Amino acid sequence: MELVRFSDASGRAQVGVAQDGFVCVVAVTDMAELLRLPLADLRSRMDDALAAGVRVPLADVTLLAPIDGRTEVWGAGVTYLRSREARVEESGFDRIYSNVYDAPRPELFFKSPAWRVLPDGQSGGLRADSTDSVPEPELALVLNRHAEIVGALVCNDLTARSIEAENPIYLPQAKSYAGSCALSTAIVPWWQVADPSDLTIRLTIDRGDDRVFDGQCCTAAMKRSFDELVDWLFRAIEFPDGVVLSTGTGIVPPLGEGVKAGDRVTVTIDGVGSLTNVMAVASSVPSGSAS
Ligand code: DO4
Ligand code: MG
Repeated sequence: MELVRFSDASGRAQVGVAQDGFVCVVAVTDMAELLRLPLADLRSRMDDALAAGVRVPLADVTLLAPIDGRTEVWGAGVTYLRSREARVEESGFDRIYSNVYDAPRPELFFKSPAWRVLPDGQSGGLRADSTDSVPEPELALVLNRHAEIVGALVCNDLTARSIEAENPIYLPQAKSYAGSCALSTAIVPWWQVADPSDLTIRLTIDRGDDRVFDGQCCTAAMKRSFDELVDWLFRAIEFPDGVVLSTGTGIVPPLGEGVKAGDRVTVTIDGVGSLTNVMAVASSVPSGSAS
């Protein structure tokens, strides 16, 4: 089973548990309400929905981006050796990246509010003033306000690489722009993910009929533990409606061989899901996103 947001025939956004081709409506106002609950209560709400919630065929609904309200998306960076190598290669400020890979404090950055998330299937990912942009395929943790990991998503932490390489102080502009934060649709409950520390993540980039990139990595190669990242994230900030924390990339396409408009970018994570977006300069407000 999975947690989803969807709009029904009247266009109203609702929360449901998807299972066996149906969505069972959860009795909450929005996903943010579920992410305000302790994990045990969230599980009960999901069980209640499966037992007694209104059932709608999945085929009759439109699935939306998975988060809403005040839920934010944050990213962790340089958590894999490959990411450290890529930043060192692209940047004249290489020590910054080497240091953070080994430092006790991880790199954590704000990525997106819920309303700006690029849903699965929508076009985006590029900003017009970047000459080299890359997808960053990442496992994302869904955390409730109590800092408990409740679920998992696929995230594409799309990055304007040329802007970050110009100067690391430009990181917010390289990381956070219209269409830069793509999330898969369905939140997979954390208790269902068999071994989060051994998940294969795969990235493919298709340009017309050509597959121009195909790479994979495993979460086992992460330098830091999930709990460590969560602990740092919650140290001096609260997330009243929960937060999605993307855990960093272990796959980076070669320097100068980033994505172009029209490329079809797919990220898959075993047991978590898949996410496909066609690269374009996005409009500011993705349709189907949070309201
Ligand atoms: O410092 C750059 C960001 C790194 C990042 O997003 C990653 O490693 O995934
Ligand atoms: Mg990243």
